[in-house]
Amino acid sequence: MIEKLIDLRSDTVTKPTLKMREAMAKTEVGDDVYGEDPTVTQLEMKSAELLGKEAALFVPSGTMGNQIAIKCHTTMGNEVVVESSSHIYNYELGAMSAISGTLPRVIEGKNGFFDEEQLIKSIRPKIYYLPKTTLLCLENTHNMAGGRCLLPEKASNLCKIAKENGLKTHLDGARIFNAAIALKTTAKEIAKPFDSVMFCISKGLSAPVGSVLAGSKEFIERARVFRKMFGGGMRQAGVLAVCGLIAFEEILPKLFEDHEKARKIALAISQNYLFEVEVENVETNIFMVKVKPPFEANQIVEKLKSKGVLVSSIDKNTIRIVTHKDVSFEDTEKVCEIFSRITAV
Ligand code: TLP
Repeated sequence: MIEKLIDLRSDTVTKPTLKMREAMAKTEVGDDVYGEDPTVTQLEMKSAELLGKEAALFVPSGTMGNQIAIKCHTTMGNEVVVESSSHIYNYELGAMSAISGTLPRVIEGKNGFFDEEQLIKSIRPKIYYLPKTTLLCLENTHNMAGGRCLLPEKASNLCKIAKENGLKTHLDGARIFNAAIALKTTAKEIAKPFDSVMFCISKGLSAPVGSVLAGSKEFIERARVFRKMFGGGMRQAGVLAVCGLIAFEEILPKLFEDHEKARKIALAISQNYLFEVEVENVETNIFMVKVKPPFEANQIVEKLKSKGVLVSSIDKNTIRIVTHKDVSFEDTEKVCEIFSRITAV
Protein backbone atom coordinates (compact mmCIF):
# COMPACT_ATOMS: atom_id res chain seq x y z
CA MET A 1 0.00 0.00 0.00
CA ILE A 2 1.22 3.52 -0.81
CA GLU A 3 1.44 5.59 2.37
CA LYS A 4 2.44 8.92 0.87
CA LEU A 5 2.82 10.24 -2.65
CA ILE A 6 6.23 11.68 -3.42
CA ASP A 7 5.43 14.52 -5.80
CA LEU A 8 8.31 15.38 -8.13
CA ARG A 9 6.14 16.99 -10.85
CA SER A 10 7.07 20.54 -9.88
CA ASP A 11 8.18 22.77 -7.02
CA THR A 12 4.84 24.56 -7.46
CA VAL A 13 3.25 21.72 -5.44
CA THR A 14 4.99 22.82 -2.22
CA LYS A 15 2.64 23.56 0.65
CA PRO A 16 2.95 26.59 2.93
CA THR A 17 4.80 25.87 6.18
CA LEU A 18 3.26 26.08 9.65
CA LYS A 19 5.11 29.38 10.21
CA MET A 20 3.53 30.73 7.03
CA ARG A 21 0.05 29.64 8.08
CA GLU A 22 0.49 31.19 11.51
CA ALA A 23 1.79 34.42 10.01
CA MET A 24 -1.17 34.53 7.61
CA ALA A 25 -3.51 34.58 10.59
CA LYS A 26 -1.70 37.40 12.32
CA THR A 27 -0.23 39.69 9.71
CA GLU A 28 -1.52 43.22 9.24
CA VAL A 29 -3.48 43.75 6.03
CA GLY A 30 -5.21 46.54 4.13
CA ASP A 31 -6.59 47.24 0.65
CA ASP A 32 -3.56 46.94 -1.62
CA VAL A 33 -5.34 48.53 -4.59
CA TYR A 34 -5.36 51.66 -2.38
CA GLY A 35 -1.71 50.91 -1.54
CA GLU A 36 -2.75 50.25 2.06
CA ASP A 37 -1.51 46.73 2.75
CA PRO A 38 1.61 47.12 4.88
CA THR A 39 2.64 43.47 4.45
CA VAL A 40 2.49 43.66 0.65
CA THR A 41 4.52 46.87 0.79
CA GLN A 42 7.05 45.15 3.02
CA LEU A 43 7.40 42.20 0.61
CA GLU A 44 7.82 44.60 -2.30
CA MET A 45 10.48 46.62 -0.50
CA LYS A 46 12.38 43.53 0.65
CA SER A 47 12.22 42.04 -2.85
CA ALA A 48 13.46 45.25 -4.47
CA GLU A 49 16.36 45.23 -1.99
CA LEU A 50 17.21 41.57 -2.68
CA LEU A 51 17.22 42.21 -6.42
CA GLY A 52 19.00 45.56 -6.23
CA LYS A 53 16.16 47.36 -8.02
CA GLU A 54 14.40 50.62 -7.11
CA ALA A 55 10.94 49.13 -6.72
CA ALA A 56 8.88 45.96 -6.91
CA LEU A 57 5.28 44.85 -7.36
CA PHE A 58 3.52 41.81 -5.92
CA VAL A 59 1.60 39.96 -8.66
CA PRO A 60 -0.62 36.86 -8.54
CA SER A 61 1.55 34.67 -10.79
CA GLY A 62 4.82 34.38 -12.67
CA THR A 63 2.97 34.47 -15.95
CA MET A 64 1.32 37.76 -15.03
CA GLY A 65 4.67 39.20 -13.93
CA ASN A 66 6.29 38.28 -17.25
CA GLN A 67 3.36 39.55 -19.29
CA ILE A 68 3.13 42.86 -17.43
CA ALA A 69 6.84 43.34 -18.13
CA ILE A 70 6.33 42.63 -21.84
CA LYS A 71 3.39 45.05 -21.93
CA CYS A 72 5.45 47.77 -20.24
CA HIS A 73 8.50 47.37 -22.47
CA THR A 74 6.81 47.12 -25.88
CA THR A 75 4.14 48.50 -28.20
CA MET A 76 2.00 46.54 -30.67
CA GLY A 77 3.86 45.17 -33.68
CA ASN A 78 7.19 44.98 -31.84
CA GLU A 79 9.35 41.87 -31.76
CA VAL A 80 10.45 40.21 -28.54
CA VAL A 81 13.56 38.00 -28.61
CA VAL A 82 12.99 34.71 -26.78
CA GLU A 83 14.69 31.33 -26.60
CA SER A 84 12.83 28.46 -28.27
CA SER A 85 12.21 26.40 -25.12
CA SER A 86 11.54 29.34 -22.79
CA HIS A 87 8.50 29.52 -20.53
CA ILE A 88 7.42 32.87 -21.96
CA TYR A 89 7.31 31.41 -25.48
CA ASN A 90 5.88 27.94 -24.75
CA TYR A 91 3.77 28.03 -21.62
CA GLU A 92 2.13 31.44 -21.48
CA LEU A 93 -0.54 30.77 -24.10
CA GLY A 94 0.88 33.19 -26.67
CA ALA A 95 0.09 36.01 -24.23
CA MET A 96 2.74 38.31 -25.68
CA SER A 97 0.70 38.33 -28.90
CA ALA A 98 -2.76 38.09 -27.37
CA ILE A 99 -2.20 40.82 -24.77
CA SER A 100 0.61 43.03 -26.05
CA GLY A 101 0.28 42.46 -29.81
CA THR A 102 3.96 41.54 -30.05
CA LEU A 103 5.72 38.90 -32.14
CA PRO A 104 8.15 36.41 -30.66
CA ARG A 105 11.51 36.40 -32.43
CA VAL A 106 12.58 32.87 -31.55
CA ILE A 107 16.22 31.81 -31.23
CA GLU A 108 17.17 28.14 -30.98
CA GLY A 109 19.30 27.83 -27.88
CA LYS A 110 21.72 25.21 -26.61
CA ASN A 111 20.84 24.02 -23.10
CA GLY A 112 18.36 26.89 -22.98
CA PHE A 113 20.72 29.67 -23.93
CA PHE A 114 21.83 31.33 -27.14
CA ASP A 115 25.04 33.17 -27.80
CA GLU A 116 25.93 36.75 -28.60
CA GLU A 117 26.19 36.13 -32.38
CA GLN A 118 22.70 34.64 -32.50
CA LEU A 119 21.27 37.61 -30.62
CA ILE A 120 22.95 40.11 -32.94
CA LYS A 121 21.50 38.29 -35.98
CA SER A 122 18.00 38.31 -34.49
CA ILE A 123 17.83 42.07 -34.01
CA ARG A 124 16.21 43.70 -37.02
CA PRO A 125 17.85 46.63 -38.74
CA LYS A 126 16.09 49.88 -37.96
CA ILE A 127 14.16 50.25 -41.22
CA TYR A 128 10.69 51.71 -40.96
CA TYR A 129 8.94 48.86 -42.81
CA LEU A 130 10.39 46.14 -40.54
CA PRO A 131 9.03 45.16 -37.11
CA LYS A 132 10.97 46.88 -34.37
CA THR A 133 12.92 44.54 -32.04
CA THR A 134 12.39 46.12 -28.62
CA LEU A 135 12.81 43.50 -25.93
CA LEU A 136 15.10 40.63 -24.96
CA CYS A 137 13.73 38.04 -22.52
CA LEU A 138 16.00 35.51 -20.80
CA GLU A 139 15.23 32.78 -18.25
CA ASN A 140 17.40 31.85 -15.25
CA THR A 141 17.25 29.09 -14.12
CA HIS A 142 16.02 27.66 -17.40
CA ASN A 143 13.15 25.32 -16.68
CA MET A 144 12.92 23.21 -19.82
CA ALA A 145 16.69 23.05 -20.18
CA GLY A 146 16.61 21.12 -16.90
CA GLY A 147 17.19 23.91 -14.38
CA ARG A 148 20.39 25.07 -16.07
CA CYS A 149 21.90 28.41 -15.08
CA LEU A 150 22.78 31.32 -17.31
CA LEU A 151 26.32 32.42 -16.54
CA PRO A 152 26.50 36.03 -15.27
CA GLU A 153 29.10 36.99 -17.87
CA LYS A 154 26.93 35.67 -20.70
CA ALA A 155 23.87 37.49 -19.29
CA SER A 156 25.75 40.73 -19.06
CA ASN A 157 27.13 40.37 -22.63
CA LEU A 158 23.66 39.66 -24.02
CA CYS A 159 22.11 42.57 -22.11
CA LYS A 160 24.90 44.87 -23.29
CA ILE A 161 24.22 43.96 -26.92
CA ALA A 162 20.49 44.44 -26.32
CA LYS A 163 21.00 47.87 -24.79
CA GLU A 164 23.39 49.01 -27.53
CA ASN A 165 20.63 48.17 -29.99
CA GLY A 166 17.88 49.96 -28.07
CA LEU A 167 16.24 46.83 -26.63
CA LYS A 168 14.95 46.59 -23.08
CA THR A 169 15.81 43.44 -21.11
CA HIS A 170 13.61 41.26 -18.93
CA LEU A 171 14.59 38.25 -16.84
CA ASP A 172 12.15 35.45 -16.14
CA GLY A 173 13.81 34.64 -12.85
CA ALA A 174 11.02 32.40 -11.56
CA ARG A 175 13.80 30.44 -9.80
CA ILE A 176 16.44 33.18 -9.49
CA PHE A 177 17.39 32.09 -5.96
CA ASN A 178 18.16 28.56 -7.17
CA ALA A 179 20.37 30.13 -9.83
CA ALA A 180 22.11 32.30 -7.23
CA ILE A 181 22.91 29.24 -5.09
CA ALA A 182 24.23 27.20 -8.02
CA LEU A 183 26.28 30.08 -9.39
CA LYS A 184 27.56 30.97 -5.90
CA THR A 185 26.41 34.54 -6.29
CA THR A 186 23.46 36.71 -5.25
CA ALA A 187 20.09 37.32 -6.84
CA LYS A 188 21.14 40.97 -6.97
CA GLU A 189 24.15 40.18 -9.17
CA ILE A 190 22.04 38.00 -11.46
CA ALA A 191 19.39 40.73 -11.75
CA LYS A 192 21.91 43.53 -12.31
CA PRO A 193 22.06 43.72 -16.12
CA PHE A 194 18.28 43.53 -16.57
CA ASP A 195 15.74 46.34 -16.74
CA SER A 196 13.13 44.12 -15.11
CA VAL A 197 13.09 40.83 -13.25
CA MET A 198 10.30 38.49 -12.16
CA PHE A 199 10.70 35.84 -9.48
CA CYS A 200 8.17 33.45 -7.92
CA ILE A 201 7.55 32.93 -4.22
CA SER A 202 5.21 30.05 -5.08
CA LYS A 203 7.83 27.61 -6.39
CA GLY A 204 10.78 26.30 -4.34
CA LEU A 205 10.20 29.10 -1.83
CA SER A 206 6.96 27.29 -0.96
CA ALA A 207 4.56 30.22 -0.57
CA PRO A 208 1.06 29.33 -1.73
CA VAL A 209 0.57 32.15 -4.26
CA GLY A 210 2.45 34.92 -5.94
CA SER A 211 5.40 36.39 -7.74
CA VAL A 212 7.26 39.68 -7.66
CA LEU A 213 8.19 41.95 -10.54
CA ALA A 214 11.04 44.39 -9.96
CA GLY A 215 12.60 47.28 -11.86
CA SER A 216 12.96 51.05 -11.82
CA LYS A 217 10.40 53.20 -9.97
CA GLU A 218 9.03 54.45 -13.27
CA PHE A 219 8.71 50.90 -14.64
CA ILE A 220 6.88 49.69 -11.52
CA GLU A 221 4.47 52.65 -11.70
CA ARG A 222 3.50 51.56 -15.20
CA ALA A 223 3.45 47.90 -14.15
CA ARG A 224 0.95 48.75 -11.39
CA VAL A 225 -1.44 50.15 -14.00
CA PHE A 226 -1.19 47.02 -16.17
CA ARG A 227 -1.53 44.71 -13.16
CA LYS A 228 -4.92 46.35 -12.49
CA MET A 229 -5.84 46.21 -16.18
CA PHE A 230 -5.04 42.46 -16.27
CA GLY A 231 -7.26 41.89 -13.23
CA GLY A 232 -4.34 41.36 -10.88
CA GLY A 233 -5.09 44.14 -8.38
CA MET A 234 -5.49 42.36 -5.05
CA ARG A 235 -7.06 43.62 -1.85
CA GLN A 236 -5.96 42.17 1.54
CA ALA A 237 -3.10 40.35 -0.18
CA GLY A 238 -0.88 40.66 2.88
CA VAL A 239 -2.00 37.16 3.90
CA LEU A 240 -0.19 35.91 0.78
CA ALA A 241 2.71 38.36 0.78
CA VAL A 242 3.67 37.43 4.33
CA CYS A 243 4.45 33.91 3.14
CA GLY A 244 7.09 35.37 0.82
CA LEU A 245 8.63 37.26 3.73
CA ILE A 246 8.68 34.09 5.83
CA ALA A 247 10.15 32.15 2.89
CA PHE A 248 13.17 34.48 2.73
CA GLU A 249 13.92 33.60 6.37
CA GLU A 250 12.77 30.01 6.59
CA ILE A 251 13.15 28.42 3.15
CA LEU A 252 15.85 30.37 1.33
CA PRO A 253 18.71 29.26 3.63
CA LYS A 254 17.76 25.62 2.97
CA LEU A 255 17.05 25.88 -0.76
CA PHE A 256 20.47 24.37 -1.57
CA GLU A 257 19.21 21.06 -0.15
CA ASP A 258 16.82 20.74 -3.09
CA HIS A 259 19.85 20.73 -5.40
CA GLU A 260 21.48 17.97 -3.36
CA LYS A 261 18.32 15.88 -3.57
CA ALA A 262 18.18 16.37 -7.34
CA ARG A 263 21.80 15.26 -7.73
CA LYS A 264 21.22 12.16 -5.58
CA ILE A 265 18.20 11.10 -7.63
CA ALA A 266 19.95 11.85 -10.93
CA LEU A 267 22.93 9.74 -9.91
CA ALA A 268 20.72 6.78 -9.00
CA ILE A 269 18.79 7.07 -12.26
CA SER A 270 22.00 7.23 -14.29
CA GLN A 271 22.90 3.78 -12.98
CA ASN A 272 19.83 2.23 -14.57
CA TYR A 273 20.53 1.39 -18.23
CA LEU A 274 16.92 2.24 -19.17
CA PHE A 275 17.55 5.93 -18.61
CA GLU A 276 19.93 8.62 -19.67
CA VAL A 277 20.65 11.59 -17.48
CA GLU A 278 23.48 14.14 -17.57
CA VAL A 279 24.39 14.01 -13.89
CA GLU A 280 27.18 16.55 -14.33
CA ASN A 281 24.62 19.05 -15.65
CA VAL A 282 22.25 18.80 -12.71
CA GLU A 283 22.86 22.29 -11.37
CA THR A 284 19.70 23.07 -9.43
CA ASN A 285 16.40 21.39 -8.46
CA ILE A 286 15.19 20.43 -11.95
CA PHE A 287 16.52 17.87 -14.40
CA MET A 288 15.39 15.93 -17.42
CA VAL A 289 15.64 12.19 -17.90
CA LYS A 290 15.70 10.50 -21.31
CA VAL A 291 13.71 7.29 -21.35
CA LYS A 292 15.23 4.66 -23.64
CA PRO A 293 13.24 2.06 -25.59
CA PRO A 294 11.36 -0.19 -24.94
CA PHE A 295 9.80 2.38 -22.61
CA GLU A 296 8.24 5.71 -23.39
CA ALA A 297 7.93 8.60 -20.95
CA ASN A 298 4.21 8.07 -20.29
CA GLN A 299 4.78 4.45 -19.34
CA ILE A 300 7.42 5.45 -16.82
CA VAL A 301 5.11 8.12 -15.41
CA GLU A 302 2.44 5.44 -14.88
CA LYS A 303 4.91 2.88 -13.51
CA LEU A 304 6.23 5.39 -10.97
CA LYS A 305 2.73 6.54 -10.07
CA SER A 306 1.78 2.97 -9.17
CA LYS A 307 4.72 3.05 -6.73
CA GLY A 308 3.74 6.40 -5.23
CA VAL A 309 6.09 8.70 -7.16
CA LEU A 310 4.77 11.47 -9.39
CA VAL A 311 6.86 12.91 -12.25
CA SER A 312 5.88 14.77 -15.45
CA SER A 313 6.37 13.66 -19.01
CA ILE A 314 7.68 16.44 -21.20
CA ASP A 315 7.64 14.61 -24.53
CA LYS A 316 7.58 11.03 -25.81
CA ASN A 317 11.03 10.24 -24.40
CA THR A 318 11.59 12.75 -21.65
CA ILE A 319 10.48 13.05 -18.05
CA ARG A 320 11.08 16.03 -15.77
CA ILE A 321 12.00 15.67 -12.12
CA VAL A 322 11.75 18.58 -9.70
CA THR A 323 12.84 18.44 -6.07
CA HIS A 324 11.61 20.76 -3.32
CA LYS A 325 11.18 21.09 0.42
CA ASP A 326 8.21 18.68 0.60
CA VAL A 327 10.42 15.85 -0.69
CA SER A 328 12.56 14.85 2.28
CA PHE A 329 15.98 13.21 2.13
CA GLU A 330 14.22 10.02 3.18
CA ASP A 331 11.80 10.37 0.25
CA THR A 332 14.82 11.00 -1.95
CA GLU A 333 16.34 7.65 -0.92
CA LYS A 334 13.03 5.95 -1.63
CA VAL A 335 12.86 7.49 -5.12
CA CYS A 336 16.44 6.33 -5.82
CA GLU A 337 15.52 2.80 -4.81
CA ILE A 338 12.33 2.76 -6.89
CA PHE A 339 14.23 3.94 -9.97
CA SER A 340 16.94 1.34 -9.46
CA ARG A 341 14.31 -1.41 -9.45
CA ILE A 342 12.69 -0.50 -12.78
CA THR A 343 13.53 -3.18 -15.32
CA ALA A 344 12.54 -3.81 -18.94
CA VAL A 345 10.71 -7.02 -18.08
N1 TLP B 1 6.44 26.78 -14.42
C1 TLP B 1 5.60 25.63 -14.18
C2 TLP B 1 4.86 25.21 -15.45
O1 TLP B 1 4.20 26.29 -16.00
C3 TLP B 1 5.77 24.62 -16.48
C4 TLP B 1 6.44 24.49 -13.64
O2 TLP B 1 5.84 23.54 -13.14
O3 TLP B 1 7.67 24.57 -13.71
N2 TLP B 1 8.60 31.14 -15.61
C5 TLP B 1 9.11 29.93 -15.40
C6 TLP B 1 10.54 29.68 -15.69
C7 TLP B 1 8.31 28.89 -14.89
O4 TLP B 1 8.84 27.70 -14.70
C8 TLP B 1 6.95 29.16 -14.60
C9 TLP B 1 6.03 28.08 -14.10
C10 TLP B 1 6.47 30.46 -14.82
C11 TLP B 1 7.32 31.42 -15.35
C12 TLP B 1 5.03 30.85 -14.58
O5 TLP B 1 4.71 30.90 -13.24
P1 TLP B 1 3.16 30.78 -12.78
O6 TLP B 1 2.83 29.32 -12.83
O7 TLP B 1 3.17 31.34 -11.41
O8 TLP B 1 2.35 31.58 -13.73
